[in-house]
Amino acid sequence: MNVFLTTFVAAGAVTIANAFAPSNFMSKFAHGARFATEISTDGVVSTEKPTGTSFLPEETIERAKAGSPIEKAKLEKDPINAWVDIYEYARRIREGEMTWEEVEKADLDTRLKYVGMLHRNKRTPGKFMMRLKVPNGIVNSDQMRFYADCVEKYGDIGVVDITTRANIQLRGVTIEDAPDIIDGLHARNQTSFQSALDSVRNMVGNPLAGIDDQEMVDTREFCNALNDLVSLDPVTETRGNPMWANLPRKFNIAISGSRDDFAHTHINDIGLQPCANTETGEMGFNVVLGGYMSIKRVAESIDSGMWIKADRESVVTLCEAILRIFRDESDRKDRQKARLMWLVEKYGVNEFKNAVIKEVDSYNRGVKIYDQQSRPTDNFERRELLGVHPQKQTGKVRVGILVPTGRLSPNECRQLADLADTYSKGEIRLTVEQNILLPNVYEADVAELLAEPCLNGESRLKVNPGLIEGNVVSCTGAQFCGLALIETKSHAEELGKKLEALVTVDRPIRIHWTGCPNSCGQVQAADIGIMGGPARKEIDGKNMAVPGCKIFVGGRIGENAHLAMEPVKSGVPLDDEDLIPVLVEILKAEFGAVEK
Ligand code: SRM
Ligand code: SF4
Repeated sequence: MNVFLTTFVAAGAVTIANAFAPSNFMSKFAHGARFATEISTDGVVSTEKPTGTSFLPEETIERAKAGSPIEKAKLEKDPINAWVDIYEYARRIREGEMTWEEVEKADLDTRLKYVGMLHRNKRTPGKFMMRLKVPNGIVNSDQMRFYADCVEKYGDIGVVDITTRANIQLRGVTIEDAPDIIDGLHARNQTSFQSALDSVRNMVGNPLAGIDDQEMVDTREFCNALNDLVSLDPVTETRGNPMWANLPRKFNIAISGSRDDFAHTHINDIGLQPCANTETGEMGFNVVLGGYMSIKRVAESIDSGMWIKADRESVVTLCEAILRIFRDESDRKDRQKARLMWLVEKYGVNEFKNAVIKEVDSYNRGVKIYDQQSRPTDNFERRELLGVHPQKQTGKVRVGILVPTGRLSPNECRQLADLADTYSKGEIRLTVEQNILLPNVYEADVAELLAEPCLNGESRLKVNPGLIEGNVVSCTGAQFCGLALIETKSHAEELGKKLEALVTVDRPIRIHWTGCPNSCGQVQAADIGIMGGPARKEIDGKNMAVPGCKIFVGGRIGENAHLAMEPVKSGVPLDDEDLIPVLVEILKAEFGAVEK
């Protein structure tokens, strides 16, 4: 059978949400889509299917035409069909008709990102990172084993990473293998489509959804509904939604389910913070906007003045309205200025709120935007995710397990899958701290779980790590990322253990590493943030350039979140002899650490 038809059918055969059916879309091709004839290969699939560009107003297309090279690449050949390309490239490479080097450059560098395939050209040419979408960070043991099976053949570079958006990335992937992996993901109700470049990124929710007595809103339904909104075609119900396929830039949404704000709403373009309506007591969300981190600018979210009810229609409609305005009106020329915060500032917060209300009203769905509600003020102590903790369900506990820097070998993936099958009915939850959590473990089974060999001895996976080594987060860094100024994950894991051995602290100290100022490792939100940067050092009497870092101190998460905007130190060499004394001093001075 023709490969396109097969994959088209396979891609459409299953729905995208993990636990919920796809949303019943009210707005099938709202916002004036123009239809175009697409995909006609071997005379098999020829359909009137809109592209990402079909949804853009003329004015936006004109700005895109004069926009950045990426805008031009998107206009030239719409990336919504990159999945078709990758199946064709894979077939031709497998059949010896071409090599990966012959893939069109704009596909390699840009368009294939829409399928979640990011070429690691600088570090491992010909090998890709495949980024998935894992709404609310929930996976199962079958998926975990599948990840292991996919990457194992790639040897040392065949690893699985848990990301700072509670997501999964597979490493070492080749173009010729991609279709089988994509089909395998789709068969397991997951996808890699629209996970990178100018897409709405992984929906971050509450890792304790449904199992926590302090929960205010169960975020799972909302994460799944929003995931459907952005990556499920509402007409064909195939994966990939053209309506949101030509955004001006990446877009992050996080939904918090409790006052802990485990989702980090303050560093997302849209953050939904649970809060009861002060008049009616009804549960809903205050909407915060514009949080982001980048080389050019780091911004904390600001209050939008809006509150919505915690129902599916309100959440989806609000996000759809903001996305529509963002898609059509944001900057298309300067990618550094194309994040939501710049657009909100251009409008002014009140005017932006009015524009959102007008947009929501125009959909005629009966959704109302209310004024922002007062946040709770009584004392609240943010909880921990690692370790064994009670659940709202009597007799059951959640068990948080450290995965150092989120990096998992195929063997470790299988160990976690086995643990999940034995203790948590196959369910595994990912956290933005790049760790995992087993929900619904019977109290009676905890002793047996804690004694499992894969959580003890030399194993990297731990339930009760030290307060420093257990709270290390790290971006990808130079092993795979071409933008990195330094290697991060290996340093981060080692240094966490070394500091643990040197000092005693009385609370978790969150040390985050990031290889460059893009801050994927969110250093500004950390207690101590280490960002790759230049440094110099005397070596054999010569002043040499060496790998170094800037150090940020004092970021806060949770209800009183705060970003540390400026580094307290710069140009610190990464060598233990230089970095460790500086960090020990900071730990003593700022966090009450005592040297052992
Ligand atoms: Fe990121 C670009 C990795 C979370 C801000 N990020 C990249 C690229 C794609 C650059 C590249 O092509 O190599 C990195 C891929 C490296 C690789 O091989 O893994 C990359 N970002 C990551 C991940 C994997 C870090 C991690 O180890 O966990 C995270 C994947 C999240 C996901 O599952 O989707 C990741 N990136 C973040 C975050 C944190 C967050 O979302 O909470 C941020 C800051 C928040 C934000 O976006 O505002 C972040 N990444 C960036 C930026 C700066 C964005 C900007 O507006 O300029 C870039 C550069 C860009 O987009 O041009 C970037
Ligand atoms: Fe790469 Fe920089 Fe992001 Fe680290 S912070 S993953 S080095 S882009």
